[in-house]
Formats: sequence, C-alpha cells, structure tokens
Amino acid sequence: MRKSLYKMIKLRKQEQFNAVIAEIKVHSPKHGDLLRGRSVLDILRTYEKCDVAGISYITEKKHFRGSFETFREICRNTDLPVLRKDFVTSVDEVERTAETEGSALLLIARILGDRTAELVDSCHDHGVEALVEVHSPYDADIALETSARLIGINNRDISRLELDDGGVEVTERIAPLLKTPALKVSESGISTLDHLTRALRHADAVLVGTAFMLADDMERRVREFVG
Ligand code: IGP
Repeated sequence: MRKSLYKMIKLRKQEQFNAVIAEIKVHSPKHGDLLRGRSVLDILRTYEKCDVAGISYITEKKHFRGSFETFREICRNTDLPVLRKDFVTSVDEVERTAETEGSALLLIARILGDRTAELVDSCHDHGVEALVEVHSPYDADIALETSARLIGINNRDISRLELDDGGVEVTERIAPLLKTPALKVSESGISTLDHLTRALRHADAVLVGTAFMLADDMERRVREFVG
C-alpha cells in the first residue's frame, strides 16, 4: 500500500513533531559525494529511527548521481512515504513512478509552466501525490492553478544547481502568496535550527538533505530537527 506523504505530514504535526522530510542525498553539485562510505539503506534506517514524516530521494543522474533502481529499493525497504525528485516532464515518467511503491513525485513549476496542471492530474490519476515546486511569485500562481495538495517552496534557484547559499528568505517571501489549503513544504538550504524555526512559521513541513548528510552525528542532528 502506498503511504500518503500528505497524511504523514498532518500526523507528525498532530503529534507535535516538526514534520521533516529527510532526503537521502548521495551527491550534490556543491559538496560532491555525500554518502562517504555509508549505504543508502544505512541512511534510511537512521532517518526511520527519528520519526521523520517522509523520505526524499533524487533519481536524476547527471548532477545528483541518483538512480531509479535505488529509488525502487528505498521504497521496498520502508513504510514511510517516499518522494521521488527529478526533472520530470512527461506522463511516461509519472507512470514509471506509479509502478513503484513511491508516494509522491516532484513537479517543478519553473520547468513545466502551463503543463504543470496536466502532470499533477496525471499523478493523481495514477494514485501518486504531486509536490509542485515553486521558487517565484510567478511559479506560485502556476501552482495555485493546479489540484496539488502539496506545494514545495524551493529556497534555492534550481537553475543555479545549488551553488548559492542556504537560508529561508524565499519561503518567507513566497509562502504568504500561497493562499490555499495545500500543505506547504520549505525545501533546500535549511541547515540551522534558526532556519528550521523560521521556515516552520510559514510552512507545514521542511525538506532537508545536505545538512543531515554532512552532520558528524546524523541521528542526533535529525532528532534535533524533528524535535
Ligand atoms: C534538499 P538541501 O539543501 O537540504 O540539500 O536540499 C532538496 O530540497 C534539494 O535537493 C532539491 C532538489 C530539487 C534536488 C530541491 N528541489 C529538485 C533536485 C531537483
């Protein structure tokens, strides 16, 4: 059975945890290898111990060294909802995601433009949740025109491939424009507890990758974030 990321975020909030989607990030354009000898399943076990709301994994190969097979493996090995991140532009890729036990698929408004709504509907037709990612007021308008129940606000400009610094200013600027019952997820660049607190003032959940992957004591760091 596919788990709902939407419901899990709500549940964690009800339980008075911070709703944290933890990303298993194997490589980033800025930091290079992030696994540092650990396996993807080791990281998954650590995240599971910490009551995160869900798991995120990037399947994009060129810049993030992800693989679809690894995504499948993560889905098979956890009861948590799993989000697939990639630069998806086709219904074929939605269908491929639907063939796994993955819960949700990232759709980037900046890339999809006026095709965003069509791909969101395609996700829903296939029983997959769509997380529409926005970075500007223009993207926010696109997201609001869709039936997405999850909207991600990317603090980073994806076209700059993560080479810019962290921080949550984009969430602070864009979240107030998203007048919708959809749940909001602040994504990227969240590396301190101050970022976390500020992001959660505006968003229902956060998505964190690099700060967890680089932590000396990952479990401790994730627990601090989950609260
Ligand atoms: C995680 P960070 O700064 O915590 O590692 O960010 C996640 O938000 C980021 O990996 C991401 C991403 C994306 C990656 C957000 N949107 C789209 C690839 C494609």
